[in-house]
Amino acid sequence: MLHDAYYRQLERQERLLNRRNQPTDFYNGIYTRWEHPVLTREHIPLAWRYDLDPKRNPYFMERLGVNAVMNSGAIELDGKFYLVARIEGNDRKSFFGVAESESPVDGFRFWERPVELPDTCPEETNVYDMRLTRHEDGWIYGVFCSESKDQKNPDLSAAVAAAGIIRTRDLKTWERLPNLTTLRSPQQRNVDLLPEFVDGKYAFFTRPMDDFIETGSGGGIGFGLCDDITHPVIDEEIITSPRRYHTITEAKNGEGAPPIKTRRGWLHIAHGVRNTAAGLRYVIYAYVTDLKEPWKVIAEPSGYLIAPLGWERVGDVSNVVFTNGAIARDNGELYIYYAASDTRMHVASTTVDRLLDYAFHTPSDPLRSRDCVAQRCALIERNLAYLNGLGR
Ligand code: M1P
Repeated sequence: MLHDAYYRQLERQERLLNRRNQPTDFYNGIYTRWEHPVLTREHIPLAWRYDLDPKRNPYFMERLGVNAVMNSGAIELDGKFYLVARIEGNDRKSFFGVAESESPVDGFRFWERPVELPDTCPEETNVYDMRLTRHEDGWIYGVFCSESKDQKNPDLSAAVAAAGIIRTRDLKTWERLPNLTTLRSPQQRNVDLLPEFVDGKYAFFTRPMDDFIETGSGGGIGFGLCDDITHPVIDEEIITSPRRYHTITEAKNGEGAPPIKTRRGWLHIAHGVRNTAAGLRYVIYAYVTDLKEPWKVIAEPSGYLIAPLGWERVGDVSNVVFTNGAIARDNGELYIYYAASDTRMHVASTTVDRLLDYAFHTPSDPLRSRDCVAQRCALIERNLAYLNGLGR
């Protein structure tokens, strides 16, 4: 016999899981924002949170609460959509869970059990933010942040971030490989694996950092090659998308979804961070790199693609949008999954063609107010001339 409260919670959850999503009236011509989050902590199966046996849990209390569901890797397999979500328990530790749907915008349900990563790093305390890459070698790789206490620093919040690597063929059985070693950067987070070899080597987009929070001398998003993914070592990292003064990437930046191959180049959907009096502000931006030389930026629209809007601005870490997963379908549709304020998962939809138009035709940032206003005045003049030509 189950507790009455169980049936009430189950019914409530079923309503949420069966709720259809719909586009909002937000418009910028670049993408569509969808009304409902695709994953929240309310999507977590009851059996992961409650002890269902009334003898052991007469009050039907949450025994292991979930605080947030966020930063999810994404992939389409055999026509179904999968999010490998970062699930953060009330105890602050994150783990991964696979949610599946027939639709890219709603209906995501977690599998019966969370992912149990092979435990190969005894010092590892926390894992989060998996990026999924379907590689041409035949494996699906998950690259995630593996975090440990910095034993050399007595400060209790001092930590070390490294890129953990696992691989699978079905999202069910995972093989763990050694963490990525970057010989010239003491810390790494937001690392992505490119789906194709470059010069016969595995190609990673990295984010060299001196420290757990501050990137320090790390100049932006890096690129490096590794010979053997089963002993992954990168020697040199070159900066591809640099941080710049008084831009959306001034404080730091990092790769998001693994780069998407398009006819015009590798499309990157990344995040940029700036500092404000109210703390850090995270936005999502896009850029394109060369197909043959993926470290070379060939389109760099100015400013952000997605910034926190309305209720997206509020959550555990407010004023943050963050992506580490997108699905580009064979029919050209593109779904960008992004977390709002480290709390819940949203989706924006567009097409690869539309984002390429955005990337190649949005002017790049001239870096000074004077030049930005000149850029805008040039647009206005062209528009006035065009309207005049139409006789308006
Ligand atoms: O809290 C915002 C984000 O902070 C980190 O990103 P970055 O390494 O660029 O600072 C990540 O830990 C991410 O998980 C988090 O959403």
